[in-house]
Amino acid sequence: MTAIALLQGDITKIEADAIVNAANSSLLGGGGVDGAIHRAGGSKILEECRMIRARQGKCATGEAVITTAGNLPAKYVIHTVGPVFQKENQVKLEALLANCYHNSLSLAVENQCKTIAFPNISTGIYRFPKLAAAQVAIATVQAFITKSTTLEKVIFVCFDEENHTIYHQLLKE
Ligand code: AR6
Repeated sequence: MTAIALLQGDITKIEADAIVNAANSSLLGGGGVDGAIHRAGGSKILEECRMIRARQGKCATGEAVITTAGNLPAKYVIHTVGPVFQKENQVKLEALLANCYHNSLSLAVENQCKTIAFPNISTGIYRFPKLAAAQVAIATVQAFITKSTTLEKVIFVCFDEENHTIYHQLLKE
């Protein structure tokens, strides 16, 4: 059985096999959690992102790629690109956000990861409503772990109090 855990804090400090980055399609870094991961992980991560860019071009929304975690305590960073929120397309964007979680989990399993930590993808600079994003994240992870047997733990790492409260409530239900 795969456990789901909830933490509040900085994902760069987490000792999981993989931590997930809320990247953008350039894969070349940015602000928010992306900036924090590249700053703490060092230049190795960016080097590998550049190689992936050279090989496959930009990363589409909902897709994921994997690199080393450089100087971080994690083994890998899985970079996924969340959707930018727009009210008129919420249903379609929720499906893309679900793809982020699903594709990240698949990549983790393909790379023999037993533990994976997620930030609250798209809920910062990309402005996704936090409750809707949390519902998508939890539902997608729960659906995945009922089918996959190799993952031991999925950790939701909330940076802000608001997300942490939302996840705490939803996971209790
Ligand atoms: N650890 C865990 N979560 C964090 C951390 C951290 N160190 N720092 C921020 N968060 P965001 P997005 C939370 O903006 O909305 C970047 O420029 C934050 O509180 O990082 O998917 C990329 O390059 C929020 O809940 O990502 C893209 O251009 C969550 O991480 C764009 O931002 C996501 O916020 C992606 O926007």
